Amino acid sequence: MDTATRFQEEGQGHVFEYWSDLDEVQRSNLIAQAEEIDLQELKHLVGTLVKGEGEDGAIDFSLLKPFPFEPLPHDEESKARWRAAFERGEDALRNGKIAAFTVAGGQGTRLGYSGPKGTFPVTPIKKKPLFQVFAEKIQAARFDYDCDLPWYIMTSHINHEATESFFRENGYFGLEPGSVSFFRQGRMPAVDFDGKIILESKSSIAMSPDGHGGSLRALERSGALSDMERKGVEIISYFQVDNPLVQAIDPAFIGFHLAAESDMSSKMLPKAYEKEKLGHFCQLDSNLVVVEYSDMPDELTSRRDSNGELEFIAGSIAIHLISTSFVRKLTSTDSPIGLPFHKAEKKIACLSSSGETVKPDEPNGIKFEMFVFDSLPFAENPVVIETTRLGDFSPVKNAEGVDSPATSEADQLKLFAQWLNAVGYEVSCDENGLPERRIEISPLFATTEDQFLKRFGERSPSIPATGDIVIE
Ligand code: UD2
Repeated sequence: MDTATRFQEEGQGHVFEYWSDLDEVQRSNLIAQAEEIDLQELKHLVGTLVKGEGEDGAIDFSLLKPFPFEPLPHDEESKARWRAAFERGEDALRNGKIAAFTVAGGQGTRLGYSGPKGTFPVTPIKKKPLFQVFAEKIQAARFDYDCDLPWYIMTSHINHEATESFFRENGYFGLEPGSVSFFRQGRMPAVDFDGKIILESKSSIAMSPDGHGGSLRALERSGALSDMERKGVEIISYFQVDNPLVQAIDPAFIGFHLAAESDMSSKMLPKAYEKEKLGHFCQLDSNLVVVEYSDMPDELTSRRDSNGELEFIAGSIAIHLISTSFVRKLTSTDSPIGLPFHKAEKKIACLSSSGETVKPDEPNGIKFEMFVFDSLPFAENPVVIETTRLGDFSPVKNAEGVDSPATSEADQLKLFAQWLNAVGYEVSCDENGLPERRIEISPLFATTEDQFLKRFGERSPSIPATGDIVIE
């Protein structure tokens, strides 16, 4: 059966309404797009998420409990545990078991920046782009552990070429070009509120990235997973493109993951305030689930224990370790597990009655996305460990206000001031820890305070008496 007939039979024949107006190139582009769509999957999503038929997969919130986590080291016993984990992680790195993985397929709409988000400049003085910050962290780990540590970057059809050319133009920021791989994530058609596929123009369907949860099937479909397996990689260090403070490679985290024989592990931060926009680590039956901030009932978000602490305090900052064997299991053709899709009502550029593409003022349709943390309930022995805000998290999401370039820069300055103060170089700071002088420390010099202490002693970098401090 040809593609147009299949669409006709599924009530989506309007996708080919303008066929006779299209030239050969437009026709083959439209067919190629249409063939990316799994009509059965779409039919199911329209039934469940758009029309509300059948199981909606809603959580019974009364059954949720906080998921236990490994707190930061605080006594001799926990310090020994963290030290052992660190050493175990270092061994895994030396043995080439780790790959870095950045999900960079998002559209960065909130930031109001048109290029791929990874090209956005973030550091306080040198204005290094996000991708360079990660590249230097990975390079540093390669030196420290004398390992290959391949880096995989998931892009989307919207930013793939721009991302690859950015790396080419910048000499891969000093990394071997062959050690960085790019692959596109999948995409999904947007539908209107009746479940009809939206046309963006006469010859194109409104398609958008299938969410960071699409990374698992994209790893498999692109061949990246097989490539990792060939290289002996067993653990994928997963992080988002928007977070310059992430410890892209964290030996202690790796050690805890290995010690528990975990399929997938995560880092948590105690929420800074009740409504902070982080997913919540919860236990449902015996499984780990992340309930997104927008889905969590207010009563649970703000519930406090007898000490006045938030009960659901553990916020997800989207940093995970995922075993390659787990990705293989989830994505094998006979796997009974498929990540659920979530719907988001959006303003979707569409074909107007006059044949032009227009951007509506109000939401006119639905996009479908998968979330990577929805794989956690299927993971054996998941581990959640605590981290610190300055040590791992200060994302750039919004143009202004919280999680913006300004807050992320301030956090980098605070972190670098802490490191300098730790080696005894006093930098005066205000009551929030923000230094009076601007400071930037390259990841190639140090990626953690412990490393900074060691390297500062070994290399005695020169620091000017006044003005900006740059340590490289
Ligand atoms: C995400 C988490 C939130 C919290 C927060 C921490 C979700 C739904 N929420 O919120 O719980 O952990 O991060 O910063 O994930 N991306 C793709 N492809 C896509 C969509 C997104 O690669 O199709 C990437 C995107 O480039 C970015 C990351 O995923 O690196 C996060 O995406 P987001 O900005 O949509 O997530 P956000 O901020 O709502």
